[in-house]
Amino acid sequence: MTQGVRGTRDFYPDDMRLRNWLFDNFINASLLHGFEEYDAPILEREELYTRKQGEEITQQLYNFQDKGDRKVALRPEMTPSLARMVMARAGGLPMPIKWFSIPQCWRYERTQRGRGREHYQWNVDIWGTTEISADAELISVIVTFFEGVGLTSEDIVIRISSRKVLEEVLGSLDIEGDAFAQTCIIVDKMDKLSSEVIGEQLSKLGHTSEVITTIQSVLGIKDMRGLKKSLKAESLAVSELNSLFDEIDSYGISEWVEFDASIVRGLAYYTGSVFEAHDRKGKFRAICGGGRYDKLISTLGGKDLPATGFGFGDMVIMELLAEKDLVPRLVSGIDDIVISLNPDLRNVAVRVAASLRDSDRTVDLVLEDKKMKWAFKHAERIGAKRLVLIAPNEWSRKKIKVKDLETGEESEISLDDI
Ligand code: 4JM
Repeated sequence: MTQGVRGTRDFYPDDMRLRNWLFDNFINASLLHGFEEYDAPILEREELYTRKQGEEITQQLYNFQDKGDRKVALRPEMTPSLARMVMARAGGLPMPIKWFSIPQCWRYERTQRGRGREHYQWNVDIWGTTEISADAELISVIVTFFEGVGLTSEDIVIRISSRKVLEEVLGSLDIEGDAFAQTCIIVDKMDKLSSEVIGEQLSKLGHTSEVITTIQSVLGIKDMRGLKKSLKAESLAVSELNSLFDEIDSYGISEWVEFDASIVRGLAYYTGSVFEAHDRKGKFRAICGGGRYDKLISTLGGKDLPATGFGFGDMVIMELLAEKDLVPRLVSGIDDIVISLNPDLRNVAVRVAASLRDSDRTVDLVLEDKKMKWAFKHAERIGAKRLVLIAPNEWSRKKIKVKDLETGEESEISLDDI
């Protein structure tokens, strides 16, 4: 009976303090850039996620039929819900939209490996503009978050490319549309699977060995000079990426980013810029990822609107922060512990606690008869600032004893001055 659902986590108060600290940093970075929070139901109609391509995210859908035989799914990602919300108000929303959310997202893997089935994923999106400045703004949001939690550009690199790089190369070989999207999904797994398996999957898609070699050589490009040499002079990929890196330079955050053609992302809907943040040592999976998805709405049966955004999970970042010793040691945030040292004075303690709370101090009122020794231990454990004692001796003179636990200073005050 103590076991929860497989792959789910409980958040005890110690965990919840940390989670809230992390979310506060997500929220701060978002609000500083003028984004507004939104939310959507965790449960969606399954068809919102039925896409043709063999994406991991749709293969691992946590879906089931409800009591009315409706096919539903716990959302594996937020973007389709966001697209649904934007579509439902198309025309009624002033553009561009800059929204963020921290949804819990779910997966159900067929291959059992004791892996998590839920996580929280900070989502930040801009809808309604094709401007590259929107993509640069997202990079700035991410950097602001990293700085907020104490990470530097020596710890982190944000690798950036564009789907248009591979699209231009494969387009000249008449590989377009669905075949292109599927190629991206396979290529995204390059750092997880062997080059043989990747080669096999690409040839199963119908690619010749020459095409596969071309793909591999393009994805090996790690700087803009090399890219410029490999693509046509009038390449849109090159000019958009140049603009993006220029904009990022204007923010003064160039040391956080680099071009890397191997970044394509594993979601079918990306159409332009794509990016991932990694720890520079390469110990962890991608910390976050995103990009431009200007054609998502038409795949859902609506009229397209340009959009760009990213998702940022709560797990890899906490592993990285632990490794860097950047996980804060948080305490409860209690100002005062109020305790009566005599059962007859409990009513006084209640009045004192109420009065302190009226003046906006957070108060932990001791609800049982406890000794001084217990109160000190308790105060230490929860990191309270003051101990407020209602003791018979002092109360006989209508005084309350206050011990400042930071300075050790003791004082006596009257009820009116509390
Ligand atoms: C998880 C949930 C949803 C997705 C990936 C992972 N798409 S739980 C770690």
